[in-house]
Amino acid sequence: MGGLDTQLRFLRLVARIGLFGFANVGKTTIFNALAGLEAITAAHPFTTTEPNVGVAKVPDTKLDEAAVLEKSAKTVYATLDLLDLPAIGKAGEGVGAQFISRLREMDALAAVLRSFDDEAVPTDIGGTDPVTQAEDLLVELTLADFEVFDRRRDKIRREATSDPSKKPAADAIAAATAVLEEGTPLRAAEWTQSQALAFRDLAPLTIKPGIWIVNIAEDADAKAAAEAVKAVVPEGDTVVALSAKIEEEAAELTSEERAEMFEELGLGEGALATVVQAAYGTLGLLSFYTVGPKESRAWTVRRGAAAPEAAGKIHSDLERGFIRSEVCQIDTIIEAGGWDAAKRDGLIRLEGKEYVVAEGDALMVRFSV
Ligand SMILES: Nc1nc2c(ncn2[C@@H]2O[C@H](COP(=O)(O)OP(=O)(O)OP(=O)(O)O)[C@@H](O)[C@H]2O)c(=O)[nH]1
Ligand SMILES: [Mg+2]
Repeated sequence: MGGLDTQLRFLRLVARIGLFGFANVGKTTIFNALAGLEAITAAHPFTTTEPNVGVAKVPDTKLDEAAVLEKSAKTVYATLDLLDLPAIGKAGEGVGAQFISRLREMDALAAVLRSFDDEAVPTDIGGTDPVTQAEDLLVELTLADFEVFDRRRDKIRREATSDPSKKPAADAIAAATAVLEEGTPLRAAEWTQSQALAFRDLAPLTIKPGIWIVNIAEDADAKAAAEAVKAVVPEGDTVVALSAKIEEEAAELTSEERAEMFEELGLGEGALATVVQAAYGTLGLLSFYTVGPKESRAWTVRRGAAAPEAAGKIHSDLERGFIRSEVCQIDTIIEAGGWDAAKRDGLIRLEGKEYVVAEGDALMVRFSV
């Protein structure tokens, strides 16, 4: 989608994901499991007003394997910035201006939906039906965007009468306002690059990629829960059902113990890994690698970036003085038994400045400054 592409050009180094939702749905529990932190969780209807801020490691089994082969002294994972926001105002009350401004700063919005029953944990107005909560949250976000666009529409329409160069932007804003007025999130409609550009400084919430985390009971059917929510959210959004309780317990284990536990429960890498990886995909980012005895590391760059731009993530000198890069897919390196083995087998190729980095590339940059 055009809007997304435009946003990403202005994306900072690390993507920011905001966890939001009604009170007592498990936002902070999920935040803790993702960030490996210990923010305060409590079963009460009155929530704190300050967001928790943390960093989530992007789980990456390929990086783990490569680091073992290289006998790397250090393994550095890609990260996401996480914000655990205070509970959204009760449905119908609208959302607070301060709350909304925090959401606007995010690159993707992850709604937490409560689907577990627990008498000890009071339910907010959203109850324990994740479908209703998803619908309510979408209404709130769409309404918040509508208010901003509606105001801008009137202003820019007046400006366009004296300054015809503003006419295309005025038309784009008017079209978006009409879509929002229907109750449709902006990402559910098609926009051209120039239309999306006209929206950009309004930072619409409903154009941001959406992730929906259904917090289910430990023994609930994850697939059914996810499908019910998928049916009411915009196409292309990511829906993951998980038990925050299980993920919280898992976060306290070593990575081997955790892998064993998920294996036993049939949960693969764990639902949180899915959430973080989905966030990467949905933000149009990719991971590339540098591997070696000193350090094996995952780096993040936008999809479509050429090799010098990717090299610049490692160090600005590497971008300025970029000559060429040795390139090989990390899977190939793992199969060959490491970088040196891959090189001996002639599996590593040389690429120049025009080369567009692919997901999973490992790079060794040649540069001179
Ligand atoms: N039974 C059960 N309890 C949970 C689950 N997830 C969270 N809780 C409990 O629900 C209470 C609220 O969890 P939090 O993670 O603080 O919820 P929150 O959405 O951050 O709440 P506020 O920030 O207050 O809006 C805590 O007592 C948690 O232990 C779950 O999956 N199952
Ligand atoms: Mg909380």
